[in-house]
Amino acid sequence: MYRLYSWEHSYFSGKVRGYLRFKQRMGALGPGFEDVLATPELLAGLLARKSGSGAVPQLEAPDGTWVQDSSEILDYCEAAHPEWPILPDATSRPRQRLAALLVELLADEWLLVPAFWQRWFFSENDREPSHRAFNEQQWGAMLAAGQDGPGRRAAGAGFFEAAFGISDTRVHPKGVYAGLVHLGCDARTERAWQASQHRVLERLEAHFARHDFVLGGRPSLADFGLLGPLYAHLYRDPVAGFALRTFFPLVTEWVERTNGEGALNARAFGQKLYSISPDGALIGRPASSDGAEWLPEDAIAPTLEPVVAVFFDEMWPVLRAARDALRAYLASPAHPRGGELPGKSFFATPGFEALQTGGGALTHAFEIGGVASRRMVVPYQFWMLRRIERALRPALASAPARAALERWLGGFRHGSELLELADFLSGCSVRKVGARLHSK
Ligand SMILES: N[C@@H](CCC(=O)N[C@@H](CS)C(=O)NCC(=O)O)C(=O)O
Repeated sequence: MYRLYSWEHSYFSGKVRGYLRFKQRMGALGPGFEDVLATPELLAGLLARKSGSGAVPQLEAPDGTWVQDSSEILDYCEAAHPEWPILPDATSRPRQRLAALLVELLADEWLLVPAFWQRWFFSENDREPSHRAFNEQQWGAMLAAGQDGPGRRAAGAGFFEAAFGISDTRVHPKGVYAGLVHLGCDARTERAWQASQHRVLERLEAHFARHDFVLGGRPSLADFGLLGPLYAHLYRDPVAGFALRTFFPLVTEWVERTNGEGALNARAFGQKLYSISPDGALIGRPASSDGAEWLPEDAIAPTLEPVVAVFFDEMWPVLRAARDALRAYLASPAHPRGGELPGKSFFATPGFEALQTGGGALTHAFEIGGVASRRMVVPYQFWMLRRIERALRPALASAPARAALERWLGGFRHGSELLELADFLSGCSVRKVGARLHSK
């Protein structure tokens, strides 16, 4: 069996778990998987030893191969189990393929900021409403698994104080709170980040009114990517979860459908709806929209375009500024060729704080909702962009697929820059070994 090491309350674990459940449900995951709660003992004694990082999720394949990182886990399993693929074909469905990859990137590395903020803002002292107790309990369930309820809650509370300085965090940001500041989310910009999240949710609500999944009637990489922000942070955490259920009922239903558990009404993929024949027999039919398929002829639903537009309007300018800073840093004498780079997405990587905070070489100016601010460069995003560039190569090498991409990308601000991704990335190639990133 595969072993997934994860936490229920973790952003990237939700993405991988939903994916593995889908493959397993379709009979396309070989021996199946066991979901293992990654307790501190396992994090220190196993995960960190295998990959160089205690971050979750991590996957152990039946042959002992170890895979760290949600995108790599999906890529690894897709290569090992090509049935029921989650990434559309490069030459026959280039637009859907690119849309899926861009939505994954937006979900992983842009929505991370407002979803991360939701969890911790509503856990601050004296915040009303507050989901601090829920988070103490769910973190404690991992930190002190096996202890009684009060013991688990106390473990969560103690950890929040020791690691995050939760009681005076607005004044002295520490741990996750410092991470939000490193990512450019503070008292000046937090409303603009929330507005960005709201825009995505409103657009998704309109989309899921017509389609069960991002690309039509069958899940893809885009759906599992979106489960990152949407499951643990925006659906499970109670303050955000109340708002999601109240204002975005169709997105809520999609979370249940894509997570594949507690989804009877939401209709998990593969589930059937039944009618009764005249002679009283049950007749099953697929329960999903769009004939349970991605839309035909590589179509992108008109309701999906505005979601992809958030990537181009908001995230792409930030990636461009980050690229300039990273390229300048890698070309400077301050960085030895092949040297290590920061690897974390939620906060400045320990040991790299001087570079990634203040006015460090790995920070850059950016703007959100008209507010000017500064944030850290996340080199991991350049590893992800290279992965997209690689996935697009066969499409760009085929004249009809390239023409289809050109037409589609022409409809987005700076969209055509995606056709030149290899040039965009020149001078900032990142190599990933386990959890560690290095320049090339
Ligand atoms: N890029 C990684 C990010 C993994 C990550 O940041 N995981 C978080 C939980 S969702 C974590 O374990 N953070 C603790 C740490 O980085 O030490 C992925 O896609 O798996």
